Parts: sequence; C-alpha cells; structure tokens
Amino acid sequence: MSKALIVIDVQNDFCPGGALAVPEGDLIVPGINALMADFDAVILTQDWHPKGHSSFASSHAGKDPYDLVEMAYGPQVLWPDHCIQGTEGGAFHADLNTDRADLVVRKGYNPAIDSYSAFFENDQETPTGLEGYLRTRGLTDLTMVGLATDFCVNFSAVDAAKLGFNVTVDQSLCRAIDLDGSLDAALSGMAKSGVILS
Ligand code: VGL
Ligand code: ZN
Repeated sequence: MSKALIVIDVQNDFCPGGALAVPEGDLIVPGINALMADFDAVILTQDWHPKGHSSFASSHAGKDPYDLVEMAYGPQVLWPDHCIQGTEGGAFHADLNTDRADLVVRKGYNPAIDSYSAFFENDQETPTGLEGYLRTRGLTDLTMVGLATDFCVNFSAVDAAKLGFNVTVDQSLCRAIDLDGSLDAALSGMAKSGVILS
C-alpha cells in the first residue's frame, strides 16, 4: 500500500483577496505543508483556464457569476474569471510547499469544458491522466485536501472512489464555497460514494 496526498487547487484566486475567494482558503496551508511528511507521494492540482474560458460568466452574454447554464455536457455553474493561465491568481499560494510535489496536474485548460475533478473533465469522460499516474506508481490510498470542498475536492474524491482507490477527505484541511447547500450535498454525495470523511 502506498499513500498519496492530493492537494486540490490551493491557488491565489481561491484564497482571500482572489477572484473566486473561498472563505479561510489560506488558513489550511500550514496544515497541508505539515501533512506532506506522512505520505509516499504528494500531488498538487492547479485550476488552469485559458482567457475567455466557457466556465466564466463573462463568456456568456447576459449571465452573471453563479448563474447556472446548460452546456453540451450538462449543467454548469458560471464563475468569475479565475485561475487564468500564467497569472498571479492562478499561481499556488506563496506559502504552499510546492517543492515537495512529485507531480502537478493542471486541469480546466480545454476552453469548452470545465474540469472540477482531478481525474475527468466535467463531461465525466475525458481523462486528465492522473489515474494512470497513480496506478503505475502503485499509489492506492489517497488523502485529499484543499479548495473547494464542495466543488473540486468533492468531484475528485467521488471520481477516485468510483475508480476503486481508497479515498479519505480531511475536512479540517479543506474549505468550501457553499452555494445553495452545495456543501451538504457534497458531503452526503462523498459519503455515499464510499469516501471517508475525516
Ligand atoms: C473550483 C470553481 C471553479 C474549485 C474551480 O477548485 O473548487 N471551483 N473552478
Ligand atoms: Zn475553475
């Protein structure tokens, strides 16, 4: 059994002062850095959108951030412009120990499809390649932390459980956006999928 810590989207735009700030998003950084020592591998994910991405409200005439639209692949929440490739907002929080990471998985680079999950884009079929990386390295037990609990952590954890990995989400090292009950829905969805919520 080998254990990987998967750190989801600890980026400036998801921290206070950022474009899509998650309350207290920055407070989890010291605890995540400390937890890295307990794992065989550390993997970071990075939300990484091109300018004009289809998940941005600014790309849809007459729509506002947090509106819901129907995309070819299903419903999609529209977000403020965030985590644009190469910007400071897309960079990792300055205090995150990125030196310890074996792999950085970027996601959301396809202009037409959002990607909450570290494993599949929001069409739920286009892979990011992370599954193959974990399997070829024999990393079977995954702990997930980061931002945001109810979106990218949730989708990543549920996909990992469906793929057969043993998955724990450490809630003390996650923070949520919590749109219209999305946190409660995410917690029950993860539990139902066999994710251990610690
Ligand atoms: C995320 C909304 C849009 C996340 C990413 O990291 O949870 N949420 N893009
Ligand atoms: Zn995004």
